[in-house]
Amino acid sequence: MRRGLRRGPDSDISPPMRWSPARGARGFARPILHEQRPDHGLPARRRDRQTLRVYFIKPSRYDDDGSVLRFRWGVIPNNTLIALAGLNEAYAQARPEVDVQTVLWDEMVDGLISPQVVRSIHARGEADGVEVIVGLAGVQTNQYPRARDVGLQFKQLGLPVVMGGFHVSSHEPTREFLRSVGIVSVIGEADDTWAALLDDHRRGALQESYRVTDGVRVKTGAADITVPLIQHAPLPAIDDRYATRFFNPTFSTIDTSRGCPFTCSYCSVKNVMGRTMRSRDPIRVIAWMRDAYDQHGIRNLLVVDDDFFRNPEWDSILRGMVQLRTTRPDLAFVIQTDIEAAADAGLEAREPGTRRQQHGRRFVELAAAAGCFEVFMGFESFNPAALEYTQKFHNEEPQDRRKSAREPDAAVARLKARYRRVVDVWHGAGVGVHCGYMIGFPFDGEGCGKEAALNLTEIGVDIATFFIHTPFPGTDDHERAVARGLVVNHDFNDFDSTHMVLQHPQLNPAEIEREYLDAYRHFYTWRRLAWSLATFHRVPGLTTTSRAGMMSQQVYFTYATRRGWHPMMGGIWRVRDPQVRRRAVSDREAAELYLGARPASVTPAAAA
Ligand code: B12
Ligand code: SF4
Repeated sequence: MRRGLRRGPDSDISPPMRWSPARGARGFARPILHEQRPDHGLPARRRDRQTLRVYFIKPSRYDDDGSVLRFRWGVIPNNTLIALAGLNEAYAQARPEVDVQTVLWDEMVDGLISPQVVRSIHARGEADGVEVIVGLAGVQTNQYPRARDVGLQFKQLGLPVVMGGFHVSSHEPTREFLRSVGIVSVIGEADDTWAALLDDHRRGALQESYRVTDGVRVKTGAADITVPLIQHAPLPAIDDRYATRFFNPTFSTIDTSRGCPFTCSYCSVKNVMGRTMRSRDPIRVIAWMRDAYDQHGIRNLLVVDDDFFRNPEWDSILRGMVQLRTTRPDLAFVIQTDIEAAADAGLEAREPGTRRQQHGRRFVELAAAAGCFEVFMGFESFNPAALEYTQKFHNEEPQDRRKSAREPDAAVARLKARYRRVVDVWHGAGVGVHCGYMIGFPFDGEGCGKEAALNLTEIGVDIATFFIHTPFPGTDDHERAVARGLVVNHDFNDFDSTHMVLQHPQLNPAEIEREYLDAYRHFYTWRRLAWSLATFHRVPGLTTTSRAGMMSQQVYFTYATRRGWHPMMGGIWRVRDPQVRRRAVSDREAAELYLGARPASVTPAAAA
């Protein structure tokens, strides 16, 4: 605590302290140091009104030494938080008889939810006469143990706690445990269920779990689920304070569509969001982007859609962005897409091409014209056998799909040529290429990390993110691993794609983890960094914005990976709080520790 501040429920609130957000060229801004607690300055209850104070907390995760990961600045803002803020704002508008306050708290960058913070949130709620609700947001499997520990501490004080996100949506034993300790689960997207949940809370009738009931039926891998239609769903609500917690405070996120038609066996998107693509209304998306630029100073966007090329409205959205850029030329964005758009585009040939080629070419050219400076694609492996194992057939040339085992060497050569073509097509359009790559498939052997890095360098990828193949609950890989008894590490905290939790036919977990680190070391070499800095990332075709983006990411990725952090779970300047440490591994231990009693029907192990 800083000297001179008053003690009380708010005792760890520090005074605001800012560095000015001077905006540099091309939308990159200097970071801001803004040390204000997220719930600073909220008004107390008005005399004539019920007031709901909703804390949406994005839990961090435990590091290997038991500390909680936290950084002075984050790098990628969390989309779930601002999506939920949008739902809360919509609720407030629909129910004018109640005051609704929203607090977004990202543990990774806003500070840890220590026991002292838990107590202060409770005490301050009581002092202000408001009803506090805690929503644990966007909980992924690796964040579940931290989310659970934070949730139980709020439960200890009797506050209502709700948990949502992919882990809760995908893992029934987790939901059973949460039910046993009185934490409400939200299964799937909450765009329609959030209002029902708040209404139930106000009536004192919160249910044990909520799942989507209105919407459309969509296919998953094996069954059908109901998902909400999002055409007119509330859009994310940008929080200016939250933006200051990131190194680039002009960066935000938006999801313009949900779902993915593919069925990759390591991915849970199909089972939570379905295989039928649903898009937001393009006119509303463009209006949101205009407002983000004009009202919140947003210059860079991460469009988080799993596969923007499969968004049925990409053409309208991109055309809207082209239009937007006539008056806001420094609005730039990143997308995720599968490789087929560029693989089919054949831009280099310039012949009229098939309809499929024309479609791919239009996508690439329109994305570039609309300000796309980076595309993220899952290459995952140079080995066709691994792509088949994970059902990522669409990465292969059509003639190799399901057949590449017959002539393995030729199929490998064709795959590499296809990836190279994809990189060249995007570069030719001026867009930097970021690829995802997995280590630890059953076919990977000694030296696979270095080999992957060299292959990716050779085909000209600008940025690579490596992941250890992990069986997330709700995926076919999880089912397969559990059925075959291959899970050797049951601690969900380690399901973060930097730990090997599976038994491997050739290498032990430590060896796979070494291969993973080797991949980073051999891709992000000092030599590569020096070249990128010295030449301003000179890659033929790339625009200035793209070169600036690739160069700054080269610096960050080298820094983060040399510090041992996964770049997508890292930040800048690690901050440690020695008082907050991991104290429980399994659900049972956590319940005993935080609630002091053994709850009914607790699942014994953290992972099943
Ligand atoms: C963008 C993204 C990221 C971004 C930012 C995270 C974010 N949430 O913004 C970055 C790049 C940082 C990232 C990193 C990682 N990610 Co990611 N990411 C995504 C992605 C593509 C989109 C997330 C999103 O915004 N979706 C749209 C919003 C609206 O949906 P939502 O988050 O699910 O929230 C809705 C509901 O779940 C629900 N809900 C969620 N929380 C709550 C809470 C309450 C109280 C309520 C009422 C409702 C509710 O309501 C929301 C609105 O409908 C998802 C895939 C996907 N389709 O969602 C993967 C995904 C979430 N990521 C995944 C993984 C594995 C990771 C990494 C571990 C990978 C890695 N090694 O880097 C890291 C973890 C880093 C970290 N600390 O978060 C997995 C999670 C699987 C799992 N079971 O854990 C997913 C599902 C991708 C996949 N292919 O399987 N990711
Ligand atoms: S990994 Fe990507 S392409 Fe494959 S199913 Fe998941 S979101 Fe779709």
